[in-house]
Amino acid sequence: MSTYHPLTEQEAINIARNIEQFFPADASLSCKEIGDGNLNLVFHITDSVSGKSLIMKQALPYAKVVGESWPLTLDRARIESEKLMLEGKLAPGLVPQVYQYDPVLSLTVMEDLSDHVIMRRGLIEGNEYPLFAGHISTFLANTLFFTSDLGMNQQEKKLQVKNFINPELCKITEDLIFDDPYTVSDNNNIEAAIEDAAAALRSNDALHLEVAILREKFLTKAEALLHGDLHTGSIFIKKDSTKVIDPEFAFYGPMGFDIGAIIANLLLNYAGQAFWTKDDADREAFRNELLNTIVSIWEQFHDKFLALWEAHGVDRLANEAKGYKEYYMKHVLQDTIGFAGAKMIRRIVGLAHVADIDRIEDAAIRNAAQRQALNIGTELIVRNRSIQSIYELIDIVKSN
Ligand code: SR1
Ligand code: MG
Repeated sequence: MSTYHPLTEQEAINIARNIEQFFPADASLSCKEIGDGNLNLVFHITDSVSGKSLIMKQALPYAKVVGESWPLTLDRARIESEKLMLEGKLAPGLVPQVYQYDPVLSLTVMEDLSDHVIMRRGLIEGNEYPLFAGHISTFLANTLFFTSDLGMNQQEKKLQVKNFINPELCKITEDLIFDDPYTVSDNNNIEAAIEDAAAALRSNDALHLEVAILREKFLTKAEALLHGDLHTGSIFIKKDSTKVIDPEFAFYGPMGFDIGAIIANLLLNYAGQAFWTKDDADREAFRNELLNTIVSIWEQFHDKFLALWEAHGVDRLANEAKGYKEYYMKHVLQDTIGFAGAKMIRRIVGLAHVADIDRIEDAAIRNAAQRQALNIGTELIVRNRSIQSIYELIDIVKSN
C-alpha cells in the first residue's frame, strides 16, 4: 500500500489507468499538472484515443501559496470529497461528479470541466451569464436549507457538525478575513499608494465593532453546512451550465457567509470593470448587469429557500411561529451583506488578492478600483445590521 506523497504526473497516469471502467484498455494517457489555486495539486488526464478525460485533485500538506512553512491538514481532502458528494445529491448538476476518493493520497478523482471556464476569468473577459443567478440561488437554497435545523433531522445535524469540523481551514478565514485587514500583519499585502485607506481600516471603531460581531457569527453560528470559500474562482461556468468546485473550507457556519462570498466577488469584478477600455455605455451596461445579478441571486434564493421551508420544514415551532420566517430571512440578508463587505476588504489589503483588480496595469486606475472596493466593503459592514432590503446594497454600491 502506498503512503502519502505528492504525486508526479506519471504516477497520476498510473492511478488513472486503474480507475475501474473509466478509460478503455487501449487508452493513451497524458497528464498535466494545472493547479493555479492557493493550496493543491490538480492533474488533468486525457486519453487521446477515446477523448475521455478526468481531473485528480491532491491536497498538499502545506499552503502552496505561502510554502512549506505554513502546514495544512490533509483532512481537508476528505471534507472536500464528502461535501462534493453531498452537494451532488442536494443540488444535482451544479457540482462536478466525484468518481473516487483515496484517503491515503488525499486524492479526489472527478469530472473534467474543461469545457467550462473559471467564472472570475469569464467575468474579467466581459462575458455575461444570464442563467447564473438561477443556478447559484438553487445551489445555495438547497445546500443551506437541507443541512440546517430547518430542513434535516436535528440529531443527525449535530453528527454532521462533528464530521465537518474544519479547524485549520476555519483559522485561515478567521485570520485572513476577520483579523489581519484591521491590524498590522505580515499576512497583509497592501499597495503603498493605498496605505492611507488601509490605515483608515485600522482606526475605524464602528467598523471594528461590526467585524467583531461578524467574526463571532463565523466562530459560533453552526447554521448550515457551508461551502466556505464560494468566490468566483470556485465556480466553473459556461452559458448554460454552472458547477461549484473546491469546497475544502466546508464547515457548519452562518448561511450569509456563502451568499455574501458570491456577492462580494461580483462586486470586486464591478470595481475592476470600472476601467475597461470599452466605451462608457458598454461598461455601464455590464456593471448594471452585475448589480441585477446580485438582486436576482438574493430574491431567487429567498423565494426558493422559503418554498423548501414550506414543503420540507422539520421544526414545528419554526414552521408555525408567526413572524419567525420573516425574522430568519432578514437576519440571513443582514449577515449576507456584512460578510460580503468583509470578503471585499480582505481581497484588497489581505494576503490573497483577486485578478479582477490586480490585473489592471495602470497603477492609478488600479488604486482607484481598490479604493472603491474598500469603500463599498466598509459601508456594507458598518450598515449590515440595519439593512432591510437587497436594494440598499445597490444604493451603497452606486453611491461609492
Ligand atoms: C492561504 S489560502 C488563501 C485563500 O485562498 C483560498 O481560496 C481562501 O479564500 C483562502 O483565504
Ligand atoms: Mg479554493
